[in-house]
This record gives sequence, C-alpha cells and structure tokens, in this order.
Amino acid sequence: MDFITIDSRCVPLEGEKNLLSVIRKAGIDLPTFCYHSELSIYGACRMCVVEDERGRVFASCSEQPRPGMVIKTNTIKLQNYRKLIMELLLSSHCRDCTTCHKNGICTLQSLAYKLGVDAVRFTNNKEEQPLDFSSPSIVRDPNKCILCGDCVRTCAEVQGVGALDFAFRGSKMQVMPAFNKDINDTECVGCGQCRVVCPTAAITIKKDEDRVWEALNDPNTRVVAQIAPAVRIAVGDSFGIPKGENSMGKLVSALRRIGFDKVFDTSFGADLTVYEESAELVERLTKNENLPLFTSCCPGWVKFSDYKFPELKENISSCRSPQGMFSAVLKDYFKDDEKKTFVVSIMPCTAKKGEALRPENHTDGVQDTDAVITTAEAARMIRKAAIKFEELDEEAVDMPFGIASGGGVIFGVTGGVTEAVLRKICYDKDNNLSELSRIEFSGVRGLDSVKETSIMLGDREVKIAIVHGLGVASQLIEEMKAGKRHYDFVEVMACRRGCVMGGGQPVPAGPKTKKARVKGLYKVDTGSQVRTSNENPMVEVIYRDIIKGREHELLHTRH
Ligand code: HC1
Ligand code: SF4
Repeated sequence: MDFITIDSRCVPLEGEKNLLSVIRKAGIDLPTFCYHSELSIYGACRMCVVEDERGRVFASCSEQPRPGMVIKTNTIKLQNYRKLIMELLLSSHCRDCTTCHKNGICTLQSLAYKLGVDAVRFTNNKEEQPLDFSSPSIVRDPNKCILCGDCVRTCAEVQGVGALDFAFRGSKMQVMPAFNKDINDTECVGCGQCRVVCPTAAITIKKDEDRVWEALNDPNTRVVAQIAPAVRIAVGDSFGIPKGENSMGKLVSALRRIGFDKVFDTSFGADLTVYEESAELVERLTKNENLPLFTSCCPGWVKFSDYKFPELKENISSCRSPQGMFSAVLKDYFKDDEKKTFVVSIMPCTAKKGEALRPENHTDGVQDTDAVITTAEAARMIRKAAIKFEELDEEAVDMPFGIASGGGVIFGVTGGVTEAVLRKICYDKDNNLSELSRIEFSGVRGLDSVKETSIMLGDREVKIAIVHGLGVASQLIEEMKAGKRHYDFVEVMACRRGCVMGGGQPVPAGPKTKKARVKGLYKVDTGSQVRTSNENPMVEVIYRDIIKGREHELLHTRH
C-alpha cells in the first residue's frame, strides 16, 4: 500500500481523489468554503492550504495525493496565511452577525472564531448592494457573498439550471443572475440547493413565519398544520437530537404548544396521491397515451419542466402534490366552521412556497395552502416560543386524517414515490402484500443518479426510471427524446436524495447527516403498522365522506 506523511504521521492512500480527502481521513478537519465532494473543484478560497517539505504552499483540494508526499497542515506560515484570507473576506463582508439569519450556523463566523481572528486590519470599501426578495423561495444578499462559487456550481452542475454566475473581475467580482436580473425573472426553480451550500447568509430562505404568527394570534382563525414526510428526521438537528431520528411526535407537541389548532401529517396526502397517481398510470397504460407518466409532486421539477421541456406538459401527472391535495381537502373539511381556516404546511422544501402560489393549484380561485414554512423556519418558531423541544413528550396527529402509511412517509426519499405506487399497484393486481420486500429490492432504493426497475402488469412490462437532481433528469430526458431510453413511468425529484435534502432543511448537513436522514425515513416505514396506502382505513373514509367524487376538483390540476 502507498502512504503519504501528514504532520509526521503515515497515512495510507486508498484511492482518494484529492489530498484534502486524505487529510480529512487522517482526522484533520481542514477548513474550506469552496470544496464540496459532489461539486467540481474550484480551488478559490485557499483555506485548505498545506505546506510541503520544501516550503511550497498549495491548496490541498486541487492537489492529487502522490505516494511519498510529506506535508504539514498547521505551520505558523499556514496559520498566518489562513488568518490573512479570513481578514480579507471579513473586510468586505457586512458584519451584522447578531441580527443575521445564519448567526450560530455560519461557516464564515465559526471559522473566524476557530482561526482566532479577533480584529480585521483592512477597511471595507465595497458599495452596499440591494437585497433581492423577488423569489417566493429564497433571498439573495450580495453583501454577504464571499465568492466561493458554491451556489454557482450547485445550480449549474447539480441542477442544470445555471441561474447564477460570476460577473465582473478583480475586486468588482460578484455572483448574480445574468444581467443582474431579479432571481425570480430567471429560470431559478426555487429548489434552495444554493442556500444549502452557501456558507454565509448570501442566500437564505424567504421567511413566512411572521404570517403564521399573525394567524396564530388571530382568535377568529383556525390554524391547521400539515407536516411533510422529510421534516420529521431533520427538525431535531436544531435541538441536538441525533441525526436522522424521527421527531414527529415532538414536533406535533411543539406545534400544539405554539397554538396550532390541528396538526396533520402530509404523508396522508401522499396516500391520496398514490391512489390518484397509480390510477392515472394504469389508465394511461390501458389507453397507451401520454406515456411516460412523470411524477408531479416535486415543485422544483414541475417548474423546471415548464420552461425546459414544455413539450412534456401532457406527460406530467395531473395529480396535485400531497401538499396540494391535502390542503384542498383540509380547506373543504373545515369550510363550515365559523372561523377562517389558515393552512400552514411545514416542508423541507423552499420550492413548495412557490407551488402554493401557483393559480393552477388553487381550488375555485382560492389558495389552499396559506403559508409554507420550511423545517428551518419551524425550528426557529419553536426556539422563539422558548419550547424545550428535546424534552417534549411525543404526541400523535389529529383525526380524521391521523393515519398515514409508511409508503406515504418514504415519499421524502428518492424512489419513495415509485415504491409507494408499486405497493398499491401490486396490491390491486393480486392482493399480494408479500410483494413488499420484492419491491424494496427491485432497484427503487439507493443513491444511483438514475435507477431503473420494471413490473409486469398483465403481459405488459412497465418500465420505470427514478432520477434525483435536475441536471441528471435533464440528461435522462434528452436520451429519452433521442430514443435511447424508453420508460412508462418516471419519478423526478429536484434535490439529490429527494426531499430529505430539500433546500429548507437545517444546515449544515454533511455526508453522515445525509445518510442518517435517508435511513431515518426508511426506519419510520419499517416501524409503521400500515405500510401501503390501500391498507390505510382513513383513505376510504375520506374519499367517501369528504371528497365525494370531487377528485378532479380537489386532487388534480393542470400544469
Ligand atoms: Fe416532499 Fe412530498 S415527499 S414533495 O419531497 O410528495 O417538500 O418531505 O411533502 O407535497 O408527502 C417535500 C417531503 C412532501 C409533497 C409528500
Ligand atoms: Fe439555482 Fe435552485 Fe438556487 Fe434557484 S434556488 S438559484 S435553481 S440552486
């Protein structure tokens, strides 16, 4: 085996793609702003510099590890170098830390502390830039940008959107949309993945908490919450609960203490989606029209398809998302109440804010979801209410929507929608729930960018693809258009790994957290008494007593 020497210790080389990965494997958490293992290497921030035995200083993220290398990571020269970079960054960064959204979770702030920067020798001569509030999903604050380029590469490389780029040169360099347009006037889909990687508060979540507080304080308003599948395994991050642990019961309890009148689980809406989408698939297969059927529950994907693949309009499922279906049903359920009903959905996703605003998702011209708050905003509301989240007893959601299947819960991870739909279709086919484990191992799970599976319906083989990340989705669709791939059903989630890594989840979320979130959702499914939507007794009741044949009005849309 080959070795290199890091700070006088021998470290084996095991195929790492760069020196930084070897250093981190050796237990040295060298700082970086611009290195992300899932993005191309930019090498701009220079925080990960190391020194070799000849005194050469270089960035370790962009250096190939070579056998026999001898490097040091923490010499006085390197410490001074990093401190100087940090001072330069801070000198052109507005320093309103105490009132900043990222206070306490800002990488710039924590690194300045770790590096012992207690004064900045340079003055800020940058002009103050206006903030961009145009998007319903994210806010851009150019004054807090440190030009690491993480958002630019994420938007272009992972999402295939390219709404952000560098403009100007030298000290005038900035990150902005082309021609400095408002972000909402670009092809931005609101996925918030730029916000997930942003080390500062240059990109943050558009806040909707204040509208929720107002509704909660209005005695004439009944405030109803629905909680998305992927929220339960991430909200605990903000309260020191182990990563990936299911905090649904505590969250329900916290929301009731804050003043929500009713609390429900969006996974129930996902069960409705499974009913509608599986029926839609079977109908299209029977008629052999508008195939493949593309899923419609991810608003980032729906918006992306609007402008990038408008020719797929008829192929996108007419189903509203679980959020949309459930809000419409909730508004209808409470319509005779004396109080006004205000539906709040708690989502891992920033694009859901935009979905709620789209007129085609409204019922009779009325917006069903009144406010969408992300997991991170819900956590902030809980903190503001001074609730000791970690000490709360668990509470169950309210009836009559109080039972949701495990299949509904795994909507929050890539492949979950497909798995839940297949469970339903296999059940309808031969009432055979022993198919469950066969479906689990059929290729729907895992993190491959594109997953493929198929099932037999009668004598027809139904071919299925699952894709996560819009960049890969775009490539897959181009291959389908070129006749290189053929499917009948395609699940698309805008965010890599699915909603568990949505743009509204707590940050930072490193590789271990990402893994724990995926595992956490599957664990909820395995522990559920009801695994499939068709076993959920409340679904039949709601179809019979509330929906009453109005599926088209309440559960469907036209994109
Ligand atoms: Fe999702 Fe969905 S799974 S889109 O990722 O279909 O946001 O969690 O709520 O609507 O159920 C998000 C999650 C969520 C919808 C469902
Ligand atoms: Fe790009 Fe998504 Fe950020 Fe919009 S929200 S700029 S699409 S990464």
